[in-house]
Amino acid sequence: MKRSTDKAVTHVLNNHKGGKQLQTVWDRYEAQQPQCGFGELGVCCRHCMQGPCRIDPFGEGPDRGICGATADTIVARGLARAIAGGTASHSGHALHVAHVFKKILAGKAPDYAIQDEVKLKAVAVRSGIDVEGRPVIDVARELLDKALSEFGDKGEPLTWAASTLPLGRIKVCSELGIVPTSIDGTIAEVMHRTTYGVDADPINILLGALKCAVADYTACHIATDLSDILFGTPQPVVSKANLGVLREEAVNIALHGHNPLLSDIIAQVASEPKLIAEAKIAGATEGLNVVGICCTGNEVLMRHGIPLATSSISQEVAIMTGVLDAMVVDYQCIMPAIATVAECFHTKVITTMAIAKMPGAEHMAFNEENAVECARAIVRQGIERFTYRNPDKVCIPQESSTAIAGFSAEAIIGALAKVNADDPLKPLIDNIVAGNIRGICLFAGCNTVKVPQDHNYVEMVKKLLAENVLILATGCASSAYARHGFMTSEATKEYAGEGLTAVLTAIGEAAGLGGPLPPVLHMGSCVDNPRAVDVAVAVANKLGVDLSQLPVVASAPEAVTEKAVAIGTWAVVGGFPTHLAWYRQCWAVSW
Ligand code: BF8
Ligand code: SF4
Repeated sequence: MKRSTDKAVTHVLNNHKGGKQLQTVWDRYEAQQPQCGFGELGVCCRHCMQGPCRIDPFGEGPDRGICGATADTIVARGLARAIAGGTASHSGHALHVAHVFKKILAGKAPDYAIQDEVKLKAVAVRSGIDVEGRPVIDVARELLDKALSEFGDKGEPLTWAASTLPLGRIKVCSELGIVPTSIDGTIAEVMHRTTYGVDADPINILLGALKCAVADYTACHIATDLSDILFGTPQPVVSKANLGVLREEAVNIALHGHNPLLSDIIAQVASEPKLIAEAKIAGATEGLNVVGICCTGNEVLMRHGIPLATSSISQEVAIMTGVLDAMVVDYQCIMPAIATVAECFHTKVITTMAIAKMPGAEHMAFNEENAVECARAIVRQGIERFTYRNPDKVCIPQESSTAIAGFSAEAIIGALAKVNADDPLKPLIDNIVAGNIRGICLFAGCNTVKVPQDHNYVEMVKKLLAENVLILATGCASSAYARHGFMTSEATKEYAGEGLTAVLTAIGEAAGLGGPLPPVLHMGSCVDNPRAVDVAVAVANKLGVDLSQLPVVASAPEAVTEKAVAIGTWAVVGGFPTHLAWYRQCWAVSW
């Protein structure tokens, strides 16, 4: 099977100098064939030590597990636990930002600061906090307390969900009994009800899973809001994407993972003249070149214009270029295989988080109380590693595309305000009503080894754009579109239908881009998916309708992780017809 539709990735896979013993995710996938059919269908259970139990999907063998669980119960429990796993990841991410926020307000993390007071006040007002005449620090403290209370036993609906979703959705959630009152409590509840001998009613289990997905939405929204307050709300920025952004004459350092707490500081120190001079003394005539991978790459692309090297499925391929001097990781979507691939090259893999270490990698604990010094030490490891580079192993592909990123909800509304300052949403709504924009599709999620990388994204988007559907993208979906050149004005001219082209041209020219807006708007990382909801909610509230009545859909056509399952599930709760491709099956669901 073809491995990737990305020419840069394909070039490196075919021409790398890592040796024949080098294995990638695609080799390991082939070695796993045939994969277990019971597992693919989700009808295997090992929730207790009497198992594993398997249900025969052909009706010829057991139709119940040893405890009597049916296939429906087993599948529902497995899905619920996947959603709980994804929610735990987003909860951990959001709580980490909140804890650092707390240190900042206590004066214990001097390298961070509140960079976006406008966003702070906007989130505070939305959360019911009085801001008039109050010092910023007081507002920040009250907002932080509110955020932290969402994780524990709050005993009332979560503020971030209740204050950002429209009434119609809140009513649906209330009627179904899926209003969470604690992020972490809801995760624990799913783990409880899916353990041996608790909830056996598949519908009831799935309702618990939906409640957990609402908790996931809440955690994602908190992570986005607090990150914007600390690092700035993204605005449109022009950069590059794909492996061609790596440079032979520079020290190349890849930031990989998810949380901007680490990557934003490294992005900042990498422009320090002293460190650049050290890189040049080491022989890198072009100094330092920091690039991003996965969602942390999206974070620093959106806020700093740092080029995006590649996405999750091709993370090993970045090392196989032979010019990556350090790969610095925090947590989530980091394959343990990168340390093994790095053995074939000079690349140093550096783990930084206590909960995410890796055999074969060097661990450099990142301490937010001393963030800049930690970041400098990490960058110096990259500089030192550069001196071990083997010129015979260099294999940098040519490909890189221009990518306009940074479309936060605020940036989109800001661009629309250039067309109609008094009523920014009017141009969007008018064009939807007139049929110039036939709908909006949010693409989210990963790249899976089970289809050629990016194939589903590219084929689907070409058809949707031709049908005048505006595209929003996050996570590895946004990486796919950035690498394939869909985030440029030229892409609008090439792929968008007549009506959509006219709208994007009018907005782009009014916003001073000198051409159309890109047809695919990069809205950030996976935790940033609520940015898309914020835009949809603003439109729904203005029209006085529910989200389910808008022509907005969501798709994760190459999903991999439990996080993608959690996000896809809250998109369903949000009323968006949602497509999630998983284990070679496609589920299309709506509420
Ligand atoms: O959170 S899209 S592979 S990198 S899970 Fe991971 Fe999937 Fe990529 Fe970001 Ni999201
Ligand atoms: Fe089997 Fe039931 Fe135990 Fe699952 S919980 S492994 S179905 S006995």
